[in-house]
Amino acid sequence: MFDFLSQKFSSIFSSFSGKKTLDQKSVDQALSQVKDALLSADVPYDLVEQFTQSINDELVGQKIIGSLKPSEQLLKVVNDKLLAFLGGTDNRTFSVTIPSVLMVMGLQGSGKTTTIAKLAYHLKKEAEKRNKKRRILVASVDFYRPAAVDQLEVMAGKAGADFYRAQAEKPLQAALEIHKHWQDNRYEILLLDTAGRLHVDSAMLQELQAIDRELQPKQKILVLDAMTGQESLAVARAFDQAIGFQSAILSKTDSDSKGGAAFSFRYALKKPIVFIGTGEKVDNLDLFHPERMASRMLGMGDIKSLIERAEEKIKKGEQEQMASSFERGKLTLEDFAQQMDMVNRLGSLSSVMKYIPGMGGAQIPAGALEEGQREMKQFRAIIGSMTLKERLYPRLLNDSRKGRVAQGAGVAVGQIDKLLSRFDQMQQYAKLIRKSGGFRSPFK
Ligand SMILES: Nc1nc2c(ncn2[C@@H]2O[C@H](COP(=O)(O)OP(=O)(O)OP(=O)(O)O)[C@@H](O)[C@H]2O)c(=O)[nH]1
Ligand SMILES: [Mg+2]
Repeated sequence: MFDFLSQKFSSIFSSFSGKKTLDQKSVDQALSQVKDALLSADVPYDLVEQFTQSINDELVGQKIIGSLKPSEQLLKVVNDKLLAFLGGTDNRTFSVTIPSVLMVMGLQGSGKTTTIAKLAYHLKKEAEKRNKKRRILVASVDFYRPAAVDQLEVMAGKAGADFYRAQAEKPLQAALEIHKHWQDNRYEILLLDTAGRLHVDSAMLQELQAIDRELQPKQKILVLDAMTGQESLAVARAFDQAIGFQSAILSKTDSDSKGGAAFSFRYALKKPIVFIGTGEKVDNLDLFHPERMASRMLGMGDIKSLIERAEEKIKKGEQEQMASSFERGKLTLEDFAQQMDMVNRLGSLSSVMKYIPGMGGAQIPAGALEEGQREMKQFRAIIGSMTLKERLYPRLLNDSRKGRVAQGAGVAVGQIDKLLSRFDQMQQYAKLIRKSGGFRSPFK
C-alpha cells in the first residue's frame, strides 16, 4: 500500500534537494506534484486541496529555519501536516473493558471475518503477556453466504478462540441466542461477525440497527478495505449515520492499493483507525500508529516497527550476544550463521526492506532480493555442514575440507569461497566498529 505514495514523495523530495532557497515558485511546483500524487491515489479533491493549502501556509509563512535545507524543510512540513492529518501523535492502544461485546461491520469481502480472528488472537496474546487468560467467544450472524459461518469457525480455531454456532437462522434471533450463550458461559469478550453486502443497502443497515439495539455492543468497529478508494469514505459515513461506530480497522494494507483510504479516513470521519491488516494470517494485524504511517507514506521507512518485530521474534539474549561479539571485534562463522537465522526469522528480505529508511519506495528488482534470500539459505547450509572446529577456525578449510562441506550442503565449492569472503568483510567491519568505540545495538 505504501509503495505508490512513497515513490511519489521520494521523487518530489529529491527533485527539491538541489534547491538553495525556498521560493514560492518551487513550493508551487512541489505542491502541484503532491496534489497529483494524492489525486491519483484516489484521495477526494477537497481533502487534497486542504492538505496542500496547509503545507503552503506553513512553508510560506516560515523563514528558513536555522540549518534546515529547503528540501529538509519541505520534508519536515509535509511530515508534520501528514501526521496531523492521520491523527497526530494519538497513539492510544486498543483496549477492551471486560465484559464486552464487539460488533464488527463492513461491506462484503472487506475482511470482517478474518479481522475478527485477528482481533481474538491479538486480545489473547496481549492477555498472555500479563499472564492472564482471556475467555473470548466468536460467533457469526452472517447467513447470506452459505460458508460464512464455517469460515469463521476455521479462523477461530487458528486464533485459539471459542466458536459458537447459533441454531436460529434469522440474524436478530441468532444474535440474541449467541449473546445468551456468551453470558451463560461467562465469556469475557464476544466478537460478533456480521453479514456484508456488496453495497450499503437499507435492509442491511436495519438488520444491524436491530442487533445493535438488542445487544448494545460496547464497541462497534468498521472494517475498511484499503483497496477501495473514495467510495470507502461514503461507506463509512453510511455506517456511521445509521449505526455509529467508534473506530475502524484498515484491512489489506499489504495490497498494492495506492493508500487513498488510509490517507483520507481519519480526517474525513474524525475517528481513529486502530489497526491495519497486513496479510491473511491471524497474526497479520498491526496497531495503527499515525507517525509510522506518515513516515512510510513519505518513504522514510519504519524502523520502530521493524525493531518491535525483531524484539518479538528474537530473544534479548541472542541480540545481546550478537552485539557483544561485534564489540569484541571477533566474529566466528557461528555468529554469522546466527545472524542469518535472525534475519530469516524476521521474514523475507523483501518484507523487511520496506521498513528501512529510504528503501520503502526503492525499486529493487525482485530477482535481486530472491537471489539474496537464496544465497542466505545456501550460506546457512554450508555452515551447517562444517564441524564446530571449522566454524571457529575457518582457516582450516583446505580444498579437501571444502569439497566435503560443499557436498554436504549440496552447493558448488565456489559458494564456500563466496561465503568466506563475505565473512571476511564482516570481520573487518566488526574490527572497525570496535576501533570506533563499540557497537550500539539498535535493540537497546
Ligand atoms: N492480503 C490480505 N488479505 C486479507 C486481509 N484481510 C482479509 N483478507 C482476505 O480478504 C478476503 C475476504 O476476507 P473475509 O474476512 O472473508 O471478508 P468478509 O468481510 O468477512 O467477507 P464476507 O463475509 O463475504 O462479507 C479473504 O480472502 C481474506 O483472506 C489482509 O489484511 N490482507
Ligand atoms: Mg465474513
